[in-house]
Amino acid sequence: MITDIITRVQEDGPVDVEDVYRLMSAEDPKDLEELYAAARKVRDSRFGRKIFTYGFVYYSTYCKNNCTFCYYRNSNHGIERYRKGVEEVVQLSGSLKDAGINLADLTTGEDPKLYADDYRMLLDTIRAVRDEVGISIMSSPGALPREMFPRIREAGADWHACYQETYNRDLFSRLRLDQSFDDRRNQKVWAMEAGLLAEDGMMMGLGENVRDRAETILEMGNLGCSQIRAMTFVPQEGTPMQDHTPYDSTEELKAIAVMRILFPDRLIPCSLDVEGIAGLKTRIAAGANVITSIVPPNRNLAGVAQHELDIENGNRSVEHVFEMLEEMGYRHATNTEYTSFLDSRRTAGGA
Ligand code: SAM
Ligand code: MD0
Ligand code: SF4
Repeated sequence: MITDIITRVQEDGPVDVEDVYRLMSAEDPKDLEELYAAARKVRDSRFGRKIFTYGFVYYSTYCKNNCTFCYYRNSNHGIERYRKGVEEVVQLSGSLKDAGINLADLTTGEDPKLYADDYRMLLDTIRAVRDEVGISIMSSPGALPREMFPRIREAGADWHACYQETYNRDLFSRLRLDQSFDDRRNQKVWAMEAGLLAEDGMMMGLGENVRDRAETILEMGNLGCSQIRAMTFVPQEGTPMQDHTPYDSTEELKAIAVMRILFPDRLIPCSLDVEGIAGLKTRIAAGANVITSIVPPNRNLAGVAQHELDIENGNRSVEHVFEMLEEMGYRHATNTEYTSFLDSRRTAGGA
């Protein structure tokens, strides 16, 4: 029975991969509802009715890498790309802050122009947002060399986000072509050493099996990341995986709930980048406590998995997201609540 497993993993002591495997194997609708209800209970008792909110600023869609799942992979020639300068990123981050969003997620492909001249543009952008806006900052620039982490922290980033996608090494090598598994895993470790908070993430529906999912959830949590996520793979035109049959969101929802139950004090995103605004309610109901990938319309900004869905029609706008949260009986967290959460994680040793 799933009730017994939920109770067991909530008791003190190390959780073994077998239990996570059994939770991730749940399929009966009654079991799934029980899993989500347990996750909601854990989230509500830790965080109350408040949900954190992140704006997404994908400021360069140029990338030297060739991840097989990604629309912006280098070999996807002929697609539209853009790179935004420091002033525009400052302006976008400022409008997110004014609208009551807790954090600006400054995301890029591994863009050689941003990395040039000793990472000048990357560091300048973070520093300018810190100095001129003063919103909390997540930096998601891909994999960096170890010596960069103290410099990213010094420039003003609170977080380094870099997702392993899977802890199955063989699958990783088929997805993130010519990239080092260990280097990518170490991104999280090096970030925490430098006083940053770290985010790790997994993708669902890339060819992994249930055991891979269970192992990945445990690895991500045990590494000590303060934010952990799951996102369903969305096939992208012009990529080697364009004809892959997409999953529905069930595996992602299960992963959100299991992460919440196993790691009650972490931030777990509900990303609007998978199903657009239609995916908000189910993810919050599965135990997520931060809404990511809020994108303002009319700014010529793209998402990652859904580069257009719900952006220009305003459905991923701040106002619309806040309204939907209230309808569900939740509220968006204030910046004071968010920064005190960050402080509490930092004094916990970055773990
Ligand atoms: N370039 C940086 C990197 O790879 O770490 C940061 C941006 S990258 C586009 C952010 C994440 O988006 C990836 O790590 C992956 O988890 C997710 N992603 C990319 N393409 C996706 C897709 N087609 N479907 C779902 N998630 C995707
Ligand atoms: C999201 N599209 O939150 C963003 C992205 C990068 N730090 C996050 C995957 O869904
Ligand atoms: Fe580049 Fe990131 Fe896309 Fe990989 S996932 S191709 S690193 S933008």
